[in-house]
Amino acid sequence: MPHPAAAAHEKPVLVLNGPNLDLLGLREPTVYGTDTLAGIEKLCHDTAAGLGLSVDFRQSNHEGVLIDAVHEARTAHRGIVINPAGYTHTSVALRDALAAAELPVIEVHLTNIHRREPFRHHSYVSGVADAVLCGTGAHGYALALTHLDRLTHPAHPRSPR
Ligand code: DHK
Repeated sequence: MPHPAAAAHEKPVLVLNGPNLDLLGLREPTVYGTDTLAGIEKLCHDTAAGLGLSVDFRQSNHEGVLIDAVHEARTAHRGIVINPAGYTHTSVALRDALAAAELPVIEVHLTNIHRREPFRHHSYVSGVADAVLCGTGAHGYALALTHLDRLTHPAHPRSPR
């Protein structure tokens, strides 16, 4: 029987992207930059490969689809990196799904949401995330994967929620 940590290590990390992130590169480039979602996906796969991990990279514009993916992650994934995009500021349901997942969760935003409009300052997700990265652009995804690897490594137990 494989060691539990080894079994967890074989599961991919779910990298979940919320609404409008499919338009990255075209969408308000002065705010979100010129990186495309395809470029961020490649960055995630490359970063994961360097850590000995794999990534299941997804994007949806639909809240229920994102919630279903989080439910799936309960058993199928090692942890979750999520950019909830606009749902960050609106979705109690997505927050509840993440809390129920009982997995490490890293919240990522390309922009520094605290330097933007006041309605972006509150995140429903942050209260159930192990860590939050914002304002680091696409690099935040690489940082999130690196931190998720640390959190799920036996020598680095995850921080208390
Ligand atoms: C992306 C969005 O689409 C916005 O709704 C959030 C986030 C910020 C980002 O910075 O990645 O407010």
